Amino acid sequence: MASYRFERVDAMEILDSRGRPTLEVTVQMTDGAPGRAGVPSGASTGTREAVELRDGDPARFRGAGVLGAVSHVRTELAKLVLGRTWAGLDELDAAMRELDGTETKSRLGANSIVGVSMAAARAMAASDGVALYRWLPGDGPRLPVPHFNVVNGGAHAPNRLEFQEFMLAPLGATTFADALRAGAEVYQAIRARLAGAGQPTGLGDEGGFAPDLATPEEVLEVLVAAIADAGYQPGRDGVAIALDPASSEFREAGGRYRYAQGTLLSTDEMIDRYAALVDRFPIWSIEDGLAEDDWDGWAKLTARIGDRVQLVGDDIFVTNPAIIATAVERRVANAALIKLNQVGTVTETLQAIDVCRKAGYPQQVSHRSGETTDSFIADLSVAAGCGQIKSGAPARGERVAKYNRLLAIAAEAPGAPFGVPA
Ligand code: 2PG
Ligand code: MG
Repeated sequence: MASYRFERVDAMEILDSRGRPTLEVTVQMTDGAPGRAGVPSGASTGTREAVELRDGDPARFRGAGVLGAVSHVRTELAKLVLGRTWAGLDELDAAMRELDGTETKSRLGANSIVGVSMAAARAMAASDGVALYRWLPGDGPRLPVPHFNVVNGGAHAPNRLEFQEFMLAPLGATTFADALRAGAEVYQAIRARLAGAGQPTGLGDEGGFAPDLATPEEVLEVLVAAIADAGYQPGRDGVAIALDPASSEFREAGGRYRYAQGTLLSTDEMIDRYAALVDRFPIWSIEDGLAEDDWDGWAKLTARIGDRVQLVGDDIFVTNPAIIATAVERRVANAALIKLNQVGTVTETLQAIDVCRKAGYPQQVSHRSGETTDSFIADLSVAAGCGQIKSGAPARGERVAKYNRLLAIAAEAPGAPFGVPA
């Protein structure tokens, strides 16, 4: 049986890609194996996510400092981790949950706990002499289809678009490297189109453009044209489109959704809009089309277009195995987004993936809008074998770190299949 012993656990406050503080956790095992993790952080967060601990001291980073979380890693969590020998990561993660003692990790902070969990996983893999993507359990190794967020709106950009993410999914590519090239070429074609139309080419938080457009239809027209400009076929045989409206963010009190600059739509009207968008554009996946508390609406949406498009639960599921299990029973969504820091340990993230797999819900591993150059999710997506990842635009260091790691894995594991499993 494996046994792991740590001799050092440390943390410091670093910056994420938005210039906000986050944690870097470093660990070392007694055999010298190192582990390091940069903790991601979201902007459009689900209300049931595990709790990210911030200092709230207005004198530092306008309250967003994480010195309290850093201190929890260096004291209580370090004492726990260093105090005994571990049979595996699941044992360590369970002990951290117990030490925290809350349902939502609000005492020690999900940011502290997930940082230790990720760094420990890396160190354990290193100690076993195995790459992380081979060490983590799952159906892999399989290279995922990247979902490139090329136009940003919502909470990720200061423009008028309510929809948060417009993504390119090169489903027709046959290798990860070809998919990456397609994403990068279309990204450049979008820039050329926007510049040609006198649009700003500044970027949002995830590296996508933030044009001054008002409606999803206008953006989708640009994307379809740019896909063709770059020499690809718009659609599932070439480059398809995925949306993350992140609609909890534009749901008004009273339950209506603010669509395209001002029209207030009921849930049924939103569903009609999605059906119309899917009729008109090569959309293959829609995440968070409805709000996290609109469960009846989600069931209707799933019944209406779930046979034609992937419907991904993010804010509504928050990578929580129990919530996903309930959703499966209620036929809500037909796929799940997977984010480590939403649930707060690697082990629970793997459990969420497992619940999905058993229910036949595809999984898409995801970054957060606030990222570091940590590429843990690249390895996780390959290990899970889920065949899908989203990590923002094919631009900006913290986004590209994940895609470049996937290139390295593809080179190292030339026999690994690519794409969404059939
Ligand atoms: C999302 C994410 C990542 P955030 O909604 O899917 O793209 O955004 O990290 O801001 O929650
Ligand atoms: Mg989302």
